[in-house]
Amino acid sequence: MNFDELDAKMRVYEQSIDQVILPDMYMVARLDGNRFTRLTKEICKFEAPFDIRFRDMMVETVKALMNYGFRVVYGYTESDEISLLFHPEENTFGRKVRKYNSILAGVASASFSMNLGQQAIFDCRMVPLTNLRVVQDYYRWRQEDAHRNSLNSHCYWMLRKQGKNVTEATKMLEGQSVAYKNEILFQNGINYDDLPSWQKRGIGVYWDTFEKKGFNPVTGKEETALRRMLKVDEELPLRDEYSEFVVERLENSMKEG
Ligand SMILES: Nc1nc2c(ncn2[C@@H]2O[C@H](COP(=O)(O)OP(=O)(O)O)[C@@H](O)[C@H]2O)c(=O)[nH]1
Ligand SMILES: [Mg+2]
Repeated sequence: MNFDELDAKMRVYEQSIDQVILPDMYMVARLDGNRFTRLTKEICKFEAPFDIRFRDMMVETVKALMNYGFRVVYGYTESDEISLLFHPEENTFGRKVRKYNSILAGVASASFSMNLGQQAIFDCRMVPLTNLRVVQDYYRWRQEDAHRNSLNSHCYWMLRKQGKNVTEATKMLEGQSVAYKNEILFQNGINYDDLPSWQKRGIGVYWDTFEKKGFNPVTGKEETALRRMLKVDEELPLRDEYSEFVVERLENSMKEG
């Protein structure tokens, strides 16, 4: 078998499980920190339930992903996860799933690790979404997840800080209602409504255009140019308003091309 024959033969194996995301499908990538329970509690001892250093590293990771070269129009982060929404015309690598999964996981892992100063690993899954309604539901789902997690972890860590062990604290919260959890926090001096919005709703990152004045040495005049910058939003809207907000991010980026 000559090289060309061997090459043709082996390519079939290499490509046998290649998948692409079909045209007209919206694409979201969800990245999740791998073994971050161990990283945040044993290796680094971040403040629980929420640590602003951890939050800032997650935001920096979202920015690194959005600046890497793919057309990401909206990034969202809560806990150790990130959801990226792509421009509908994103077409890098012919929309091959393995390329996005591996490169995005690599970018996130490298960025977070460099900021942290030690190894941190992310996984990535591409999620094809059939229409705008499902894109809205996707982001509402993740925001609802942030909300539930934050209520649970505020309760859990309040109990732990009072001296309850893992089993006791877990048992006390098992099967309890949202009202009950709000109430025990309140009785212990924490008004859940007053906690920072980013802990309850997550954080959005998106492109913002602004005018920048500068001197043009060729024309010898002051000129204004439009610049694109990533904006970090720690006060996201909720429910229906959030759904509309996500669609606006998509529409704004489509206006810009
Ligand atoms: N201490 C601390 N832990 C956090 C923070 N944000 C997320 N985590 C933890 O990150 C983990 C994320 O959950 P999950 O992905 O299910 O766990 P994993 O499989 O171990 O990565 C949970 O254990 C969270 O408590 C934070 O700000 N501080
Ligand atoms: Mg994780």
